[in-house]
Amino acid sequence: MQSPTDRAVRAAYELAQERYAALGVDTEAAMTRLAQVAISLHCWQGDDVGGFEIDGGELSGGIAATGNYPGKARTADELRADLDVAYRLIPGDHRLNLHAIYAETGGQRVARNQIGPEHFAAWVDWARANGHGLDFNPTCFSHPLAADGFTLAHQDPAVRQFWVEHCVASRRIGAHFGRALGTPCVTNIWIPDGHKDTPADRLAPRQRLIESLDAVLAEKLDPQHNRDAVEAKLFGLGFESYTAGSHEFYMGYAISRPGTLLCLDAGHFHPTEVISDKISAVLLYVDELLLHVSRGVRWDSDHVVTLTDELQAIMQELVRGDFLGRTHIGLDFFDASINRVAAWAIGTRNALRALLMALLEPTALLREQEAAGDYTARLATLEELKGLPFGAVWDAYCLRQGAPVGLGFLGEVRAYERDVLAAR
Ligand code: RNT
Ligand code: ZN
Repeated sequence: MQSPTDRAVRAAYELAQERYAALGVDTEAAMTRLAQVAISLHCWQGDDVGGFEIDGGELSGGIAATGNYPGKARTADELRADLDVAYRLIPGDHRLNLHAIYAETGGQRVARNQIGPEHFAAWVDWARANGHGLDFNPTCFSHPLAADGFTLAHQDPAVRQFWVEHCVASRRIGAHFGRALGTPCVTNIWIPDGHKDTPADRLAPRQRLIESLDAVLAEKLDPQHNRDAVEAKLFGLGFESYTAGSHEFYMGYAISRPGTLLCLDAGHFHPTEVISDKISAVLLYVDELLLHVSRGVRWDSDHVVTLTDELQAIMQELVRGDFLGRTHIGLDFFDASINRVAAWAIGTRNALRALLMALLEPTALLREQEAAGDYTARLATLEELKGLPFGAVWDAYCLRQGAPVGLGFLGEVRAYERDVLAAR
């Protein structure tokens, strides 16, 4: 498989630049803007959401990684090595999103409510050395105290307290990341709490969840260091009938607790419901959003991100609404049936490709057409855009950023698989 030559990429770009210029679109400005967007890669794609706790248990909480592709990271060092390869395959500078179960405790058993920044020292050193900002998540699943399906909304105050303490510890770790790296950490709370079958009481778990969240967020932290997000979900595996932390619940919560970010995961809604239409609505009420860019397929909400219409619609909304400055873009998928480094590369490159396509839109022209009531021209323009040579601009962007062009990234994944992953 041969990548196009640099000369071919440049020649194609010049023609593309001309085509876009005819519509009033500045391809150089689009690439400059794209380079400013840092996407938060989720560490958990690298080891099927396993983590490195001593006696770390089975993945639970209504999420599942299926497949047994060889070569998954077994240690934090292996995971960082895999991530180093992934970042080289993705143009631009990007962040890393960590979960609490990725703590490095030097062989010691450390309870989740006892974790601290010291358990993430190697992650911070690595992030600093490589220019990655860090984001964080408490891990409220895969644990004996989450085994009955409830954590922050548990009816037992002692169990609730344990998870409150875990989330408090997580926020402090987040603030430490932000302080150490000079870029705010988004600490995102997602809990699985819910019922497989029809509950008799939908209210009480939600009342308890409010109380727990208020306790978690009671300590004021500098938003320059840590920002808190809450993530809703419609259902999970084994939580089909009721989830305490639903969209309405968290939207109300985030709006009523100023400074709290709302996290929209693209795979957490009804199959025909999309988050692209929610962005402009919720940003009227909350200051900032966290996105978990993901792809739902039937029962699963976490397939590798592909260049779907919805992915494009999400990015169009961020650009058209000028929301990039108020939106933290994270990824959330875990596929254990394909090469895990390739999964990161494919999903992240797609998110960036969709963002570039959005940046290459003649937004002002589309707005004029719409304002003039000329919906014929709006439709014609939108459809024409789908055939414009955005791929040539993307290739030029990859070339300039020193990332592989075209399928070149696959060759690098294969070489790493042969030299490193195959030996695991
Ligand atoms: C689960 C949520 C959550 C997790 C990660 C591992 O449905 O999407 O974001 O995927 O925390
Ligand atoms: Zn998510």
